[in-house]
Amino acid sequence: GQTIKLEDYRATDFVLHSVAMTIRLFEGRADIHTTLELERRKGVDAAAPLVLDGDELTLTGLALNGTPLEGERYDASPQRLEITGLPSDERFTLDIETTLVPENNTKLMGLYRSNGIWCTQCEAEGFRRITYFLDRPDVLARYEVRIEADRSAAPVLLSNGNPAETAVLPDNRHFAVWDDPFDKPSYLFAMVAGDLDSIHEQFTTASGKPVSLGIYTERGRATQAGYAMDALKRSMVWDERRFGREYDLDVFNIVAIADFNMGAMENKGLNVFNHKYVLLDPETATDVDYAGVETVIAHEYFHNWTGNRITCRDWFQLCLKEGLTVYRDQEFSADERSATVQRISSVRRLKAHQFPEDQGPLQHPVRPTEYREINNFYTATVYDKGAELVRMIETILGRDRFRRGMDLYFDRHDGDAATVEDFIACFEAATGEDLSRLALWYGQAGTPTVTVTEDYDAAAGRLTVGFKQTLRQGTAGTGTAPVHIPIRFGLVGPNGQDIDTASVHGANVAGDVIHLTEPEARVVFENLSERPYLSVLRDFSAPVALDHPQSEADRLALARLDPNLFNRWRILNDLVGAALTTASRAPSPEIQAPLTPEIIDAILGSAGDESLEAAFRAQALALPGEAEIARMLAENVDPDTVHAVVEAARRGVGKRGAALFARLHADRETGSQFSPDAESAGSRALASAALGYLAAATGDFGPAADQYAAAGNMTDRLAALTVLVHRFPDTPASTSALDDFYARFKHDGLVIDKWFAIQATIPSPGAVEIVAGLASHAMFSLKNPNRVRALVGTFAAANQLAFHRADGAGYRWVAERLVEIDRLNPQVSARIATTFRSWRSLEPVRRDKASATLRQLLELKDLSTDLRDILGRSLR
Ligand code: DPP
Ligand code: ZN
Repeated sequence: GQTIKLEDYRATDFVLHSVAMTIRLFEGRADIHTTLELERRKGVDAAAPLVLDGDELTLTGLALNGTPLEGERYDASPQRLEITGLPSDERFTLDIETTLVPENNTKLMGLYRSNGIWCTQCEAEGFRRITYFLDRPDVLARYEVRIEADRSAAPVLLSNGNPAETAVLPDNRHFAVWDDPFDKPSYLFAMVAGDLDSIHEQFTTASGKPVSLGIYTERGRATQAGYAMDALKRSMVWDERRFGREYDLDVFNIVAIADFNMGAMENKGLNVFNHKYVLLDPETATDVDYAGVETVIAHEYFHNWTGNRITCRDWFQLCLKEGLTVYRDQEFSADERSATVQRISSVRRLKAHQFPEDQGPLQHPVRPTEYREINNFYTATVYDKGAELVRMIETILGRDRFRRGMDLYFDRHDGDAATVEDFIACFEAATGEDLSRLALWYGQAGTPTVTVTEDYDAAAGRLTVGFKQTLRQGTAGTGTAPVHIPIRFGLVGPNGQDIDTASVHGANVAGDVIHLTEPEARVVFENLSERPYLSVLRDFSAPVALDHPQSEADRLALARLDPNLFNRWRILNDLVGAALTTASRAPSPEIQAPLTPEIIDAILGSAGDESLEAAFRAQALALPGEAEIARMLAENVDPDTVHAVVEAARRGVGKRGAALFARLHADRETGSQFSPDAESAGSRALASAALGYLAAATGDFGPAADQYAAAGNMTDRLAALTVLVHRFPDTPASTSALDDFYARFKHDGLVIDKWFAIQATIPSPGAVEIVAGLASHAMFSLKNPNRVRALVGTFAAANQLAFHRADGAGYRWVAERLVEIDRLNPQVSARIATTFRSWRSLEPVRRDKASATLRQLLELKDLSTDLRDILGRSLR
C-alpha cells in the first residue's frame, strides 16, 4: 500500500478505444479473453511502456495485433503487466487471457460465486482481479461481452448494455452477447450468470421509449421482488420530473445476491444488489427494511446519470457521484414519503455516523487528497456530508437556480470523467453566484461550530443576533478557513407564526436564509413589538454543530410552536441531548431523573399531538442513543454511566407518559392488511415506541409477549421481540420468543441476520459471552458479509455497554474476529474496525484497553492493506 495523491493525477499514456471480452465459465474455473483496442496518446514518448493493473491474476496468453508476444516484450506478475515496444502512432489490439477460480474469491471483489451464482463487483478496483487493465475511472470505452456457460448451471447470462445475441453451443453449453453503447469505466462492468428466477415489467419513458425492466433473484424468491420493482418505476418517473433525466438503454436489470460487500452497485444497465435491499415481504421484512429498499433502488438508479453518464476523473472525486446521488435519493424519499420525517432521519444518520468520523482520527475532507486504500473511503463523510454540501448549494441558489446548474452539468459533462471543480463551475456559470466559499467545504475536514448570540432591546423593539463560525484543526490538518454557511431561520411569535422579518439589516440575509461567509456576522431585526423566539438552522441547512445558548423556556416554546416541524424535533432533541450529557458528566452514576418534568412533558406533548403525523411523533419519542451522548461528551466517556442515564430517562418518560403509552399501544392497528406506505409505517413506529416505554416504566413483559404472539408482520414481531430480549433477557417469555423466531425463520438468512443482531445488542455486560457463543452457531458464517455485520459489526457499533466492557473483553473478542474476517474479506474487516475510532474519548481505563488492542492488532503480520490502513489512522 503506497499513498496515492490527488496532486499526482495525470492522464494515461495510452488511450483505450474498445473492449471485447469472452468469459467462459466452468465449475471451478473461469477463462477470460479480453481484446483491447489501444493507441498511444499524442505527445507521449514512443518508448513509454504500457502498464496495466492486475490483482492476484494469472496470465495465460498475450498477443499484439493477433500475434503472440515474445517473453522479452512483457513482464507479468499477479499485480501488473508491463509491455514494451508498442506502436507509436497507430491503433493496435492486445489480446489478454487470464484464468480465475471464482469459487476461491472470498474477497467478493472481481468475479466470484454466491450460492452458485457467478457475479462480479468491480468498484473500486475489482476489474483488475478479472483481467489486466487500465483500471481507473477516467479510462472510458465501449464494451462488448460474450458469456459462455453450462445451460443448466446458468440459464441466465447477463451483462451491461443491451442484449445482442444468444445461441446454443455443443456439450449443453450456450452463450449470450451484450453490447453496451455507452462508454464506461471498468468499475461499472458487471456480469452475472446463474439459475435465477425473475420478474419483468415494461416502462415507457417520458419521450416514449420502451424499457424492459427485470429483477433476478435466487430460485424461489422472485415473489419477494415486487416492492423493489415498484420502487424502481417510481424512481424512473421521479428523475424525469424532478431532473428531466430519462433512462437510456433498452433494458434495465437488477440482480439480488446473498454475498455482497456493499449495499448495491450501479453497474451500467445491470445493477447488482445485496439481496437485503431487494427481497421483501411483510412476514420477513420491517418497515425500516422497506424504506431501505426504496432508498437503495432509487440511489443506484439515479447513478445512471450522476455516476455513469458523468463519472469521476479519479477516486478523489468519489463524492461527485456519491454525495450528489445521496442528495438525490434523499430528495426522492422526501417526495415519496414525509419531507420532515425524511429530513429528521437523514440528520440522525449524519450525526450518528459522520459527526463522530469527523471528530476522530479517521476524519478526512469530503474530497480527500490522499489515500492508501480507496475501499476505506466509502464513508459517511463522502456520502452523507457530501450530500449535505450539495443540499447547501441548493439552499444557497434556491430550487430553480439549482436545477439550472444541474441542467448545465448534464449538458456540459455528459460522457465525461469530471471533477468537483467542474461540478461547482456549472452552478456558478448558470447563476452568476460566487460559490468559492462553499467550495472550501470540500477540502476541509471537521465539523464547524456556529455560535449564535441574541440581544433583545425591548425599548427599541430590536433583536440583534450574532453569528460566529469556528473550525478546529483536526488530525487531517486540512485548514480552517471560513466557509459559506447558509442558515435558514425564522422569528416565531407567541402564537406559533413566523413574524415578518422585512426590517432586517447587517449580514447577508436573503429571504429566510442568512448567509454566513465571514468568521462573524451580525443581523439586526427592527420594529418588533415583543421578543420573538429565534429558530435557527431550520431543516439543518448546514452540517454544523450549533452552539446557541437559548433558555430552556425558549426551547420548550419552540419545541411546541415552531412552524418548521424539523426544528421542533431538532430543538427538542438538542434539549434532551444536553440534559442527558449533563447527567452523564455528573459525579454519581446514580442519576435517577436526568430529564426535568418540563422536558418530559414536551416529549409527551409531541407524541400525543394527533395533528402531527405518526412518524414524526415516533421520532419525538426516540431519545438520542448512547453513542450519540458519548460523542457529545467528547472526553472521559464512561459507557456504563451513559447507559444508566439513558435508561433512567426512558423510565422517567415511560412513567410520566404511562397513560398515553398504554393508549397509543392499545390503539395500534392489528389484523388489518399490511401496507408498507409511510403513513402505516409511522403508526407502527409510534405504537412500537409506546410499547418500549411501557415496558421500561412497568417492568411488565406482558404487552410485548402478547404483541409477539399476535404479530401479523415482521415490523410488529421484531419490535416486540426486541423489547422482550433487551428488557427481559433470560425470562421464559424472552427465550421462548427467541426460539420461536428462530424456528419460524431458520430457512431465511436475511431474517436470521435479525436474530443474530438482536442478541448482539442485548444491553448487558454478558453480551460478550452471548456473541462469543453465537459465533459457533451453525447459522453463523464468516463468509457472508451480512451475517458477519449482523453479529460482529452490530455488537461493536450498537452495543456500547458490552463492546466497551471495562475489562476489555469486548474489544478482545472483536479483535479476534477481525483477524479471522481479514483473511477472507479485508473490506468487511476494515469496515468493522472503524468501530474503535472514538477510543480517545473514553475514560482512561477503557482508553488504554482499546488502544492496546489496536496496537496489538497492528503488530500482526499478514494483515490486509485495508485493515492496516484503518488501524494505523485510528491510532494517529
Ligand atoms: N455501490 C455503492 C453505491 O452505490 C458504490 N458506488 O454507493
Ligand atoms: Zn452510490
